[in-house]
Amino acid sequence: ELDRIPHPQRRVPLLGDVLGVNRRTPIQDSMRFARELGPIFRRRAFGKEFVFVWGAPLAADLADESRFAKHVGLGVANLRPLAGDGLFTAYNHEPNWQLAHDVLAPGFSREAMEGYHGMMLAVAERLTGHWDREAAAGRTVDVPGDMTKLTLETIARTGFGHDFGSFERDRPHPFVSAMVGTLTYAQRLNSVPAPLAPLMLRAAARRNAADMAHLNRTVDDLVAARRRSGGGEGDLLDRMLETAHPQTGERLSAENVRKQVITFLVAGHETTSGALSFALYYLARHPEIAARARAEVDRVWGDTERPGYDRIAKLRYVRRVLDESLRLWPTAPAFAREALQDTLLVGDHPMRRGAWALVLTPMLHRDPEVWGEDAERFDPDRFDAGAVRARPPHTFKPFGTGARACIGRQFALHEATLVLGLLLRRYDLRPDPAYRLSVTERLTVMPQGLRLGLDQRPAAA
Ligand code: MNH
Repeated sequence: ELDRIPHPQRRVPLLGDVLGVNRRTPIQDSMRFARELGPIFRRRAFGKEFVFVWGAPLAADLADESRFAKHVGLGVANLRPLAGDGLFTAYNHEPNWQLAHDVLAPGFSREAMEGYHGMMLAVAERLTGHWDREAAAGRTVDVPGDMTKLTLETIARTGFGHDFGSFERDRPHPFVSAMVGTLTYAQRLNSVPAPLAPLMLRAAARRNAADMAHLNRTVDDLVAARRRSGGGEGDLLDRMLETAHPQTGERLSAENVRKQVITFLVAGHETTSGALSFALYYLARHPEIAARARAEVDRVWGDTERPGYDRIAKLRYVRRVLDESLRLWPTAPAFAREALQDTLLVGDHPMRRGAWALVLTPMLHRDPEVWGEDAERFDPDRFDAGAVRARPPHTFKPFGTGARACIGRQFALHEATLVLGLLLRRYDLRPDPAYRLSVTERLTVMPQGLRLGLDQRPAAA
């Protein structure tokens, strides 16, 4: 059935499509192949064949939950040794998925978000405290580094009542270094033939084991501290430890709690950090868009020092800036879908039950049929209510799709909109004219080496 799906012309026997590819940038290589080969294509590596999809009608068909579901494969599957049957890496059939989903979903309700708001604001003020000092000293700031400090502290504080002290450190917290190590390793495993991995990646595997041990130890300490102190204020960790399933009365096992804590500490900050970093990149590059966003913040917030929960969703244009950044660089840049039965994709491509394909989101988000010939241009007005209504469904998927879509979507959007609002109000962003966008990949994507200059604006009256 694969015959009619295009693939790169120059194939190397045994190795497959390795010419001109870089194992550090699988997503950007796939984007290049997508532009050459069209809306559905395949890549072969070491005897295995992967189908990529990005044309809007194909991606919309894969979103049909009656015929397709999440596939746990490639990068996601490589995280199983760390995250096991935690929410993100669980197979659809594993009972702990539904159990944890039902127990944790109330932790992402509107009321829960309202409860997190004050803590999110307090963490954001640690960031502005740091940036005020850098601005006063005339230094540029390390955007991805500082966004990672912010988002790690936010999920740690709101979800687990924990403080990593990131802003008191010059270098990344060891938790972050270990996490980046395991994400990079999980990505690298895809670029070597499985049987040879133990040999080719021996040193990397040893480092990875140490990284995983560090992550597990951090989590075990955190859980032990909570058990000793006997309960937080109804945060995610309390839910994990104490809440029984509303129907079955079942609870998460200690082993599963460990997997969930790791899952939320990692999934809860790495992608939001990237989203904020790309948004700041585009804002710095487009002063007219930054000015429009800042005018909105000034109008909606007035001279309020500490905006309340309901002042965040009112930043409609700031939110569009974020959406437009996630369109061009969705920071979890692919997700996989598998057939629940033998079926035809868009009536055209036969798929057997269990067969799967990767949706290449950055290209879905640039399909000219949907986004126009200027799809590469940064333009938040694409997310005007009218423009959104006019677009076909399932064409904007930064948070995945269906039952296994992101549980943290509202959390991320609230946090990121709040932070962009605070930063726009407080600073003029000065780009480095010599900087060219360079995207690093570690399953997620992140603008590498992005630094900005800051001019502090006069404080609100
Ligand atoms: Mn998140 C699943 C993207 C922020 C926790 N997330 C997913 C998926 C995508 C995604 C895509 C689906 C992956 C797949 O189909 O294999 N997530 C994002 C992006 C951001 C984000 C782009 C920020 C921007 N995610 C967050 C935050 C949290 C979180 C914040 C937690 C606080 N995400 C999850 C969890 C899952 C998930 C947990 C798995 C949900 C499930 O399968 O039930």
